[in-house]
Amino acid sequence: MSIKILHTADLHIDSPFAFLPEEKAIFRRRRQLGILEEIVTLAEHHRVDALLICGDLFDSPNISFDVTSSVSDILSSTAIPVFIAPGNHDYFHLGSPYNLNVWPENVHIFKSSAIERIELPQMTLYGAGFTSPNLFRSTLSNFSLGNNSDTGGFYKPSVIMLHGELNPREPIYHPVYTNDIAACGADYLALGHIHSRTEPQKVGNTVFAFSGCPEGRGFDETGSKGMYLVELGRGVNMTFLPLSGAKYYDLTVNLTGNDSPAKEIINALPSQSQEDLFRITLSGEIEPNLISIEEISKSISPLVFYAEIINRTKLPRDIWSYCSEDTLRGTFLSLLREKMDESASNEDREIIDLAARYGLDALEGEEADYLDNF
Ligand SMILES: [Mn+2]
Repeated sequence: MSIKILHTADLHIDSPFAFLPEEKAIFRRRRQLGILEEIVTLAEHHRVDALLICGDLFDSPNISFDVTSSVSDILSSTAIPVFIAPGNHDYFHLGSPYNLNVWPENVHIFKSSAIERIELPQMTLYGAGFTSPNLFRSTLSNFSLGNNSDTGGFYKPSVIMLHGELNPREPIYHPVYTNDIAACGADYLALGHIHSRTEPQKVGNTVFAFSGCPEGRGFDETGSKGMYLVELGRGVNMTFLPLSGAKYYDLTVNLTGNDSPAKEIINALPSQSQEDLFRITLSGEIEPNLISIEEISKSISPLVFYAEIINRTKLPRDIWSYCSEDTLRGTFLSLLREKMDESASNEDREIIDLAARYGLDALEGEEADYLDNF
């Protein structure tokens, strides 16, 4: 007999997306509801026993009635029990969306920062939520599972869901300490707050993980996002389920020696990027008249949802004139100069010229962005 749960967190519904033009921000906010729909669809598909939303379902503690009812409508479209532990962004308070009379019967909200215990047919679930923007003390310290009710001889797993930080230096957003996890005795601890997913870890008898956010919201949240399907039976079995949300990319394109930047940039884009958001930093040495940000934007705009282009290119320079210097730079360049003089083909000479420019960037403390290509 095994039970299945879906573990997600940090949807941050109704985020402002302030870096986007208003109509694109509106589109992204609507798509956040689409991600929640996808989560519910997957919960149905995998026939899970519970859907756990470990905090920051909403981006702020005050959410409009319309958005709140859209979310409650989506969650009422399933009979699967849904559990919500409010986080630091959407902490429970009197004016909270969680205090509105819109939530369907299958949704349970943890309205206290003290751990509450819920007895379900297949498992015992424990959870706590934020009731203010900060939670300084650890709810897991001195926590014990207590006696399981009569399970009729069947194994009944225990699961805890929390929003918090793992072993923080300063306990501001609900500290969760590894030694408390090791002592808690639960089979699984579902965590929210950290937006990049962590691999499952085990301390004591407890497996724990952060699911990460189901969709990025900025260029510091790149890559594929999703949630965890957790099967509890003999041991804990975790599967990462990717979701179809927009992806964020933070790319650098080196334009040294290039005479058609737009083409080079298009080549750097992954295929099928119409839904995705890009920050593209142009680097390298190129004549300024070869770069028109307007033209580049025009040629990539049909291929992406949004792109911002940062021009960090520099004027081409005669780097070989530094060869005679009695410095590390001079030595580095004279060594390459020798190689260049020895090489027969133009191609080799071009590669050495590029190597010299990249090396020089590194020596001069520039970011070694060209390494991204390897
Ligand atoms: Mn948070």
